[in-house]
Amino acid sequence: MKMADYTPMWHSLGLDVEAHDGLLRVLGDAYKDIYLSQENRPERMDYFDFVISEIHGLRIQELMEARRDGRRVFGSFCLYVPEELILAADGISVGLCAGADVGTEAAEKVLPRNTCALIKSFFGFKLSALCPYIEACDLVVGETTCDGKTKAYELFNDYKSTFVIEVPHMRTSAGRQLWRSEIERLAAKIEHVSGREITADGLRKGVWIVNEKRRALHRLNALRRSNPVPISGRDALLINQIQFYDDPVRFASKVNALCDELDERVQSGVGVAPADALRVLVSGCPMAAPNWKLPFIIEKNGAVIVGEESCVGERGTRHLVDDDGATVAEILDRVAERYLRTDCAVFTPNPERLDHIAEMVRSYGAVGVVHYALQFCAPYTIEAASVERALGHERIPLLKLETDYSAQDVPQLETRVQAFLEILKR
Ligand code: BJ8
Repeated sequence: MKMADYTPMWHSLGLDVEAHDGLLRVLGDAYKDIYLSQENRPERMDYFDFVISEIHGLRIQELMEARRDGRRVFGSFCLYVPEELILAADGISVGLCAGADVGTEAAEKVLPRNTCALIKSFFGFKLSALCPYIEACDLVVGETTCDGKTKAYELFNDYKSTFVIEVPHMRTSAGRQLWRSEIERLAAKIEHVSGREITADGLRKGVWIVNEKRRALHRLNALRRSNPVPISGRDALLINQIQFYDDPVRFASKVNALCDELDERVQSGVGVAPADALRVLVSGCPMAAPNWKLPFIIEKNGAVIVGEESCVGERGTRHLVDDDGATVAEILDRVAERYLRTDCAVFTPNPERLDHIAEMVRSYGAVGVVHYALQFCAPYTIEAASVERALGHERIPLLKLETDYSAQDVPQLETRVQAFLEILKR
């Protein structure tokens, strides 16, 4: 299908249209190699292929139309920003571009070189005028997770209005209190920006929509426990990435439709990889779209990824918000509780994450874990040692990798992955 001409829209958003065309060309080629070349893909991946082909086109058009209808768009880079609150004010939540090696030179004029690729990427996208989502949103919501993001948002606010919420780093009673009050402060800000009151009904609806989206992803994850596995890790990652862009109701229905097909595959023993393919779990930093480098390397070397212990994966979706709150205050309590359970490495101590990785290895039948950390990401590179220790106790093999968004280290990564897969085979 031929893409419509979105050039006037991109101009109106202030994008560098020429550079943006170049970016879409590069991504289109990468997508063909990494995704469309896969054999025996589920047919209903066609919807997700379509979303990707229109990710800077039709979806942005939808956002602009929603804005014309008076709805507001909120962008974020982190799981600690509750979509439920945004939906409660009839707003739209979008994840912002942060997964490509783009605008690095411009970003490094502002940020130190030894900043993680994700932070440099979102700066690069903004400074190079390449992310239509950043331009289409009314407010960016940042968070004090790692030091890099915390300080970067101060600077980012010079380019785009950014509201920062404070995420505690310990689940103490003081931390819980702080977080509950931050949820309230964010709700007030969303009300102010959107000009709409957040009511108990609105919150209930927001909770229901996001829970349904997560339930659909739980269903997808459960199907990946089968052997042979009915869908590749690359495709599952893609779906997890798309959840941050797509309309949540439409997304959930498309994931459920895909799961119906995967159910049939499982019934008839159809897999995307042979039943004896090595089953690997990936754990660590989030892989924002279009960061597909490592999954491609792992799977093109014959293994299959059966789960992601990641914010773009099960860390972000496993908990639901309890839907038994009646008043605004009660529902905000439930939202705050649910989000504080997210076991990001910025928390200390963080034993839930270590338990969860081992539990995922068992439940997905994985034979090894690839720990993926972005260079200069202190929380995940340091916590990798605790992961190693915890998995060592259970004799679960682990490969620790540090990388960035460039293609320079692909040969070294491939060599290390191949060596690890050889060990797993033995
Ligand atoms: S909840 S993982 S999305 S903070 S990679 S910017 S931690 S230096 S992305 Fe994250 Fe929220 Fe946690 Fe998830 Fe910093 Fe590390 Fe960079 Fe990171």
